[in-house]
Amino acid sequence: MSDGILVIGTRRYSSWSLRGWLAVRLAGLDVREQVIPLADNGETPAIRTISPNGKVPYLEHKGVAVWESIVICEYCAEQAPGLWPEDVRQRAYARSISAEMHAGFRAVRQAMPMNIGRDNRPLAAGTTPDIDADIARIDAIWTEARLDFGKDGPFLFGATFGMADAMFAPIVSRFLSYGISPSPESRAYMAAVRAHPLVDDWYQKAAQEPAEWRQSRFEDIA
Ligand SMILES: N[C@@H](CCC(=O)N[C@@H](CS)C(=O)NCC(=O)O)C(=O)O
Repeated sequence: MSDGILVIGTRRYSSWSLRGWLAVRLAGLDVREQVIPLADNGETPAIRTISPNGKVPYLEHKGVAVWESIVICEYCAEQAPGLWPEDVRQRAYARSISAEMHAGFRAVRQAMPMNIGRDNRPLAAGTTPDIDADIARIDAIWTEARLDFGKDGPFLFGATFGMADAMFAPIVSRFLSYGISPSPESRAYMAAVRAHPLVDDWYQKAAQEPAEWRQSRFEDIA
């Protein structure tokens, strides 16, 4: 018997679910998964009956309830130390950029919703100054982390794909699917995240989801 349950939404679209799922899998928690297809109005009744904030991801582990992706990351890092950097300065940076991700980048998130099935197609209408500002800030974060802390490997803090990488993985997906091309350093980082076995597993499972789960609000973005 498993230690609990992780509830997530449609893998193709649910960027917050991807963050929570990566955290849980990186920590190696033994929880079963329940995938709930997202409703097209963003208010899925089945999620509201399970999760205190009416959203996914939602984790129950050994009787402990955890929601909000950033807190699921913190909980998982308590279970498996090493998913935040050991060095205090790096750890502060990793937590700061993860919180910045959790709270911000609304322009990118709204204009370019995650769609695992969309392949490198820029927005037909182009980007706005708000979107460009978000992209520039994300590019600066990735470039700075890679150059200052990431010398030992391909991820933000080196060889280990950690919590900060989990928080930014859906942004990598967006940049890849909406043809965003940041600095060479960031592009190399994006390739490494996409190639990570857990991220690839998510993509493969997303590709197997029923076509009926698809939604025009995400698929019809020109
Ligand atoms: N701040 C929350 C955001 C979670 C969120 O907005 N999840 C979306 C799916 S990506 C959701 O559950 N929406 C409700 C719905 O679609 O019914 C977190 O970090 O976990």
